[in-house]
Amino acid sequence: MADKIRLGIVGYGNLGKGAVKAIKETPDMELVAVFTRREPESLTLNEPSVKAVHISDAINFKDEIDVMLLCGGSATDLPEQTPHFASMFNTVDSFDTHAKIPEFYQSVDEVASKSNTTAIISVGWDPGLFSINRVMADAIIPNGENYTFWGKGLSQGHSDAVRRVNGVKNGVQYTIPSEKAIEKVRSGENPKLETAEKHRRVCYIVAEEGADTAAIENEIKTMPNYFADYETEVNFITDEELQRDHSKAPHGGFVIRGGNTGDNKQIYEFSLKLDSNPEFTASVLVAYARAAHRLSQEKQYGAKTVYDVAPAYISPRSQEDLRRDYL
Ligand code: API
Repeated sequence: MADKIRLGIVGYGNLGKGAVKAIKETPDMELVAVFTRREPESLTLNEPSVKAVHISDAINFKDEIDVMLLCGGSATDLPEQTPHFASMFNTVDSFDTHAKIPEFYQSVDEVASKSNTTAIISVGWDPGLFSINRVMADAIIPNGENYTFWGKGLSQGHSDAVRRVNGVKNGVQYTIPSEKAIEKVRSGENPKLETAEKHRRVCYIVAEEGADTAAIENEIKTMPNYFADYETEVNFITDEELQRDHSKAPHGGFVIRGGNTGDNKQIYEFSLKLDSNPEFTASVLVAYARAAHRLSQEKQYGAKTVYDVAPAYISPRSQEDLRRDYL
């Protein structure tokens, strides 16, 4: 077998931990090191061959790592970390603030093109696999309408965003889809639906001692891109309740397009049911790390999205095998 693709992980939260597990499932990749802002000694990796390293020492690993998986959050980590790491490494990240993807792409593309690295941005299931399906459905059934429904599930992006609010010690956010809206869409009527008609957002927050809970609630409810356009509920709970009732992170949802070809109705649907959102998202990142490595070997540098990556690039199987077994 060819040499294994050598990976690094930046950030050891839910996504980073999922990435450690996902890499173990691949025959052609190996994890070299996990980079953290915390004291490296404080990480319990349970992997003797994997180094825990301070994030500021990453530059010393330029020749030891083929692709860096960036497992930080979109709210504040990735806008800084992706351009920074793309100046030294091929990268894959899961930047998921949809409204800011165009400017994020620009800033990463500038650095990666100059540095001869390949940076695949906004990878995961949404953005990611759902994005691919939105484009496929739209290209195939031009006369129709796309809809995306999430949940019920725990959004890592929104949970990360609420945890960054002043006075919040810990917290999670559930995305709740409207059954009424789903029914309308499945009937093939192609209704006009406002953002707030499709989903509600429910937060469970552990506040710091003495924090102003009214201020926290207000800051969450008015947060642009994440909550301002939705009906949002904020509940305050204790640490124990959070651990007891909200430690699992299921998620999922579906992309659906209803449309017509001539007089015939056609429904395109792609759905996911996930027991662990971060472990699944990390698995998508790892598959796309294979693509980042291959693209960089072909000198296809710069920022890329899932739209630029052909499916064969993410597969460990050869083109021949793919044609024989999967086509
Ligand atoms: C939501 C979705 C979740 C997308 C999945 C992923 C995440 O509102 O629940 O943050 O968990 N936007 N990007």
